[in-house]
Amino acid sequence: MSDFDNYFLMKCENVPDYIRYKLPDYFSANAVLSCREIGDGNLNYIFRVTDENTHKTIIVKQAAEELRISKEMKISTDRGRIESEILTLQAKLAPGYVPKVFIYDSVMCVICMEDMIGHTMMRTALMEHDIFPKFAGQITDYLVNTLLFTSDIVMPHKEKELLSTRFVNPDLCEITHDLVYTEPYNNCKNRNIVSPGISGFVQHELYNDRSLHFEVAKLKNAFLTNAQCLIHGDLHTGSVFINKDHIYVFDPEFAFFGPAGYDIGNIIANLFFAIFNADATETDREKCKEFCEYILNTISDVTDLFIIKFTDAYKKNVSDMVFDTNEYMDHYLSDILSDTAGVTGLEIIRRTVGMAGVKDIRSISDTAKREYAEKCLIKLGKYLIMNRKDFKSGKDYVVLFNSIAELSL
Ligand code: SR1
Ligand code: MG
Repeated sequence: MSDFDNYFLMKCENVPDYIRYKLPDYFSANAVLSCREIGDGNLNYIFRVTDENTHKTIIVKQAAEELRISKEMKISTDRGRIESEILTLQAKLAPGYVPKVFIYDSVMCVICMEDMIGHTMMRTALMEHDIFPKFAGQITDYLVNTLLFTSDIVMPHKEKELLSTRFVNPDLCEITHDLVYTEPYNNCKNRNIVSPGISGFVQHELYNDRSLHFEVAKLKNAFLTNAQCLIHGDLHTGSVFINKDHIYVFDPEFAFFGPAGYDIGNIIANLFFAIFNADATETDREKCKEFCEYILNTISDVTDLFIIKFTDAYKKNVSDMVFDTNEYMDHYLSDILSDTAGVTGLEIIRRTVGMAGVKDIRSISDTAKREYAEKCLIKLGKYLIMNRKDFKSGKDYVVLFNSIAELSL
C-alpha cells in the first residue's frame, strides 16, 4: 500500500515523494529534491522536480478532471495515456523531436518525462521577437515523419486500423469541435471573448455570414470523418519548446486519427499571431521588420518544405500499390494543402474571438492596435477558409497577408 494507489490531485509537496516511489533510481537516495508547479496551459498541472545539488530535473505532468481554464469543463483523464502513447510512438518516427517518456501511471494519471532544459516555449520566445532560422526545416521533418508514416499511404492498413483504437479521444475532440468548428461562428454557448470595439464586425463577418458557415461545416465534417493519420491535434506555438538549434514538440493530448492539415494549419496560424504581436508591441522598429520578414519567410518555408519532403518520402515509402502513382500522390497532397489553409483560417479565427485566445494577441495593451490586429486576423482567416483550394505554395500565404495587413514598419 502506498499514498499513490488511489488518484488524487497532487500538490508540490507530494511530488518528490511520488518520484521517489515511482522512479526510485532517477535521483540518488540522498538527493535534496524541490518542486515547482510550472504549468500555464488550460488543462493540466506540470511539476518540475529538481535535485538541489546536481540540478538534475524531471517533469511530472498530472491530468485533472476539472480543466484549469474552467472548472465547469470536465474531461477524461485518459488523455494522459494517449499523450504518453503518442510520444512513445513519435520518438521512433521522429527521433529527437519529442521529450522522452519515463513512465505513465494510469492510477494517478501522471506522465513522468524528460525536462526540455535549454529550450523556451516557442510562443514566449516569439513574443520576445526572437528568430529561429532552423524552425521551418525542423517542424517539417516532424510533420512529415509523424503524419505520412501513420497514414494508409505508408502504414499497413490493418496496423493503422488497430492503432487507431488506441487513440479514440472523444472528450478532447469534442473540445475542438466546439471551440474551433462551432462557437466562433455563432457564440452558441456564450463563451466567445470579443473585444468590445469589434463586436459589430464579428457579428457581421462571422455570425451572419452563411456562405462562411457552409464552408466551416464542410471542414468540420472532414475533422469528424477523415481518419487520415495520427495527428498531434493541438500543434500551436505553446506546444513547441525551442532554442536556436533544436525543437521539441510536446503536449499531444488532443491526438487522434484526423486530417493531416489540422497540424500544419495550426502551426501556420500561430506564426501569423507572432507577426501581429510584433507589429503592435515591438519598440525597436528595425527588429520588428526583421522579425516580421522572418515569420513570413517561415510560413512560406513550412509550406514549401512540407511539400518537398512529403513528396520525396511518399515516393520512397508508399506501401500500397494502388496509391503508388504520381496522379494519386498529387491528389492526396493537394487535399492536405487545402485542409491546411482551411484549418489555418479556423485556428486564426477561434484564437481571435473564441474562449481560448492566445497571449500574442490578447496581451496587446493598446486597444486600437489590438482591434486592428483582430480585424486583420478575421479577414485573413475568412479568406483562407473560403479560398482554401487556392493555397498551393508558401508564397500564396505571403501574398494574402500583404494584401490584408498594413504593418507600421
Ligand atoms: C478547454 S481547453 C482550450 C484549448 O486549450 C488547448 O490547448 C486547446 O487548444 C483547447 O482548444
Ligand atoms: Mg496544450
